[in-house]
Amino acid sequence: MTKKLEFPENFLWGGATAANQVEGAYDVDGKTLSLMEMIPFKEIEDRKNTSGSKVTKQTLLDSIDNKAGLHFPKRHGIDFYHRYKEDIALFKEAGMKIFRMSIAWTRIFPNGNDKEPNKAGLEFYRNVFKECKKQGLEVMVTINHFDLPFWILEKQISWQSEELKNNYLRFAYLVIDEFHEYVKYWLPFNEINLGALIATSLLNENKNSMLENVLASYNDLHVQFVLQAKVIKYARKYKDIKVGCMVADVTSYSIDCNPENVMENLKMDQMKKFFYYDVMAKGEYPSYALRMFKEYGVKIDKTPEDDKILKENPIQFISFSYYMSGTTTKTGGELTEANGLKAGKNPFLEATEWGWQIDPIGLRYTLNQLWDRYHLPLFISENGIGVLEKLNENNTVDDDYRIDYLGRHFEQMSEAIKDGVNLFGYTMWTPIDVVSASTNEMSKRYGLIFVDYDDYHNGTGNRFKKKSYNWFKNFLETKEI
Ligand code: P53
Repeated sequence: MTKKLEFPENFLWGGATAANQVEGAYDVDGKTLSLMEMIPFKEIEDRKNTSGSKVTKQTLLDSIDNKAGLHFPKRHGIDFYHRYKEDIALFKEAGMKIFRMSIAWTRIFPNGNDKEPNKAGLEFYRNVFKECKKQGLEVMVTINHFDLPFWILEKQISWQSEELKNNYLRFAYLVIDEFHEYVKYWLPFNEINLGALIATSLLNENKNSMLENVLASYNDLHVQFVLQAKVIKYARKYKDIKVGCMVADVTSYSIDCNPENVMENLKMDQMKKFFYYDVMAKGEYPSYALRMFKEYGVKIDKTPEDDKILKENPIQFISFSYYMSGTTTKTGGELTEANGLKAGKNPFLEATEWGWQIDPIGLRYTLNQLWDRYHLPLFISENGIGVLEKLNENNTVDDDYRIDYLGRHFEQMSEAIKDGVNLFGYTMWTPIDVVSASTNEMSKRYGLIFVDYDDYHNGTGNRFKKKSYNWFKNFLETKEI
């Protein structure tokens, strides 16, 4: 039985990627390494517990001369750098209206303090944007998608150093000036609730527990909040562009109706989710966060000038990634993997091989929560399912589970729109297989399009449509699931 869903005519359907997971060509045309390209591939022993593979600063430094001969998947990606025309044509053919991608900082300012931006880097992105325009695709750009430049290691600096802040702003302002005609939607940071934490954890050797890392990362995060607000302020000079946030949504339910657990879940919602949106949308630190900081001895190094910038420059739309949901208990119950985030298990939900609990209704719940609280236009900038897949004898993949996953999420989005939520677009993670952000696997595949590379970058790199590609194309024409 098919069901017809309702979506506004101008709804922006599309796909999302990130430079360090697709481009490859890591040393071509003047590019230097980003930290993500310095993390070696490690065979995964237990997919339900991937947080064991700890990367240290030494791992990153060792990757420069790579005496151990290790493989670095993000240096190769899926060679989007050379094959972007073919890929964009496939997105267009599927009926997509928007493409979300990121710009590699290390292509534009390879050494950070370069006198001039790297022309070849700018030209590459200009060509990609021109191609999108030619194919009728809007573009959403993430200015920084986890890929910090290698020179922050050499210089031993973090987000709190003036040098990194100034370099980021120079990079952000430049790409906005260069590309505002092509790019209507801008996200200064990918998953801002994780980006600062990832940077702090990579660069901070002394902290070992997740809690210690989180507490240590709030000052880096504060810097990102302020930098983002400055980007919003700067971008106002171009009337047609919009700057939004990107948060990894961590939807969580109380495990039961025990008030102790319900209260614990409220705290979880506050600190793991609303805190970020509250600062970025309302322009000030919420009272529950101030209490938590006091109790844990966190001191945010902020100036009255920072407060003013945050207050005067709220985000213009909200974007978030949504893959799964978790549960909370006060005493701590059974946990499931979620890229190291460790969410509580939910007996009503099925999980993927990586322990991500599939929850379409949680998406409607989240959309309603965010709309009610902020009344800002919403955009789902990532959503999808990673699965181990192989091409079959017909050179395709019969990925009915992905069709099911997407269809059930679309159904809940349509319900949320009926609830009155202002949801204006959706970019799937991913239209095409890419290297995994967390595990570096090529074999954790999210795409509608299969890419013939394995975890060691063996293969032709050729693209093949999966069953879900044709299903999605048909969905965009008929809105039927
Ligand atoms: P991979 C944590 C939790 C949810 C999503 O993830 C996350 C993370 C951070 O690791 O990341 C986003 O490839 C991220 C993408 C990433 C995608 O989710 O680890 O923005 O770059 O590829 C899926 O399975």
